[in-house]
Amino acid sequence: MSSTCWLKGLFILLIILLPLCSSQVSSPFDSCSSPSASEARRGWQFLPCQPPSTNMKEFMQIRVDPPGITCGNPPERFCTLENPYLCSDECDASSPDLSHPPQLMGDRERGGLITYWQTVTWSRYPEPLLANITLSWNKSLEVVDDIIITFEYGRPTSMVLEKSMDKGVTWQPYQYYADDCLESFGMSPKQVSDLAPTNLTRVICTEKYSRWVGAKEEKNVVFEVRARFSVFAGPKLINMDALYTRMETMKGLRDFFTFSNLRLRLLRPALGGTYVQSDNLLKYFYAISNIDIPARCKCNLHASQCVMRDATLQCDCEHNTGGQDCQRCKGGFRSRSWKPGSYLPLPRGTANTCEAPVSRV
Ligand SMILES: *[C@@H]1O[C@H](CO)[C@@H](O)[C@H](O)[C@H]1NC(C)=O
Ligand SMILES: *[C@@H]1O[C@H](CO)[C@@H](O)[C@H](O)[C@H]1NC(C)=O
Ligand SMILES: *[C@@H]1O[C@H](CO)[C@@H](O)[C@H](O)[C@H]1NC(C)=O
Ligand SMILES: [Ca+2]
Repeated sequence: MSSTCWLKGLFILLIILLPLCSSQVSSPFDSCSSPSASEARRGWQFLPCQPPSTNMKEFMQIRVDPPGITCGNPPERFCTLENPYLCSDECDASSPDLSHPPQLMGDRERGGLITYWQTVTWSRYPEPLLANITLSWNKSLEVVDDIIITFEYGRPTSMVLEKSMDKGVTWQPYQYYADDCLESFGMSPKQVSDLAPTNLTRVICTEKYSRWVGAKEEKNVVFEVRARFSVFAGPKLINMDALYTRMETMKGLRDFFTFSNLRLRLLRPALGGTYVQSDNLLKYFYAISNIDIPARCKCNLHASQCVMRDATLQCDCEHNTGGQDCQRCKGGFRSRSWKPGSYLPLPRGTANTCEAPVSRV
């Protein structure tokens, strides 16, 4: 076996072996073909199919801005919000034990040791402490469960999650987060539970993940995917068929869950109270220990596997399709125009296979 083949095999295994949520409802769209049931047409029948979901943090490229935002160069002391006069912790980029580089947002933590990226402290107050984290996959993905960002030492009081669907060319807001939505963004606060089927794709500002509750109490900032799905699929996502139907029929719904890049714009750190104590700025900074992104490769229902090829995720296209997202017919199979597979009619959908012109010999 060649080493690239072996590597490909390894990634297929990785993607198969890492389904993120065991509670994820098993999908009927796991395989792209099945033995034909009909007596008249022996052979194989094509089915719409999609790759399993996985935690895409394993595959993300992380970039942080502005340059110099990561702490430790030069070494810096920091304090905690709960005990601001105990300032013994140090960040030092040159020491493996005391450095906090961006990769620690996506690593696999072992043995209960929490590892995290950390910024410089807010020593330039009242100038805002701003940081952008850009996560890139160079591949269209479809989010299938909640995106969870875990902050150590308190969650920001103001931040925006943005997404790009075109590999970073254009961006749009995905969700706003603030302890005061009106003050930060001029938006009235909403929750996903306020959303109805007609406005499910609305971009909201939520105050649920930004209020001060103590740095150790609640560390997560969530982009709620499960709750949005359940508007159609019901609690516990029992009725996935209803969701699949909406995905096909409701304009913009599938696109809402599709992205190729995500960006977190951190606009104001946790304050541990209502105002900034300017005589102790060493307790204000951002620290992120983990970002979970349960998603699958978008393959237009023409692939059941997604593999790493030339350092890029790539659909393993079937149904005579090709391209990174199976977005076109393979050469020699263009007797009719390309179409994505369809979940409809339920339960098994339509493959919309590309076909070769019938040859008359
Ligand atoms: C973050 O990204 C936005 C949008 O591109 C940009 O306007 C802003 O200046 C960036 N902020 C930092 C701190 O780099
Ligand atoms: C991104 O993906 C495209 C399509 O597969 C590929 O041609 C390109 O080289 C990739 N770019 C990077 C930076 O990996
Ligand atoms: C969505 O629509 C419902 C029902 O029409 C309405 O009550 C709710 O306020 C809307 N939510 C948003 C965020 O606009
Ligand atoms: Ca970590």
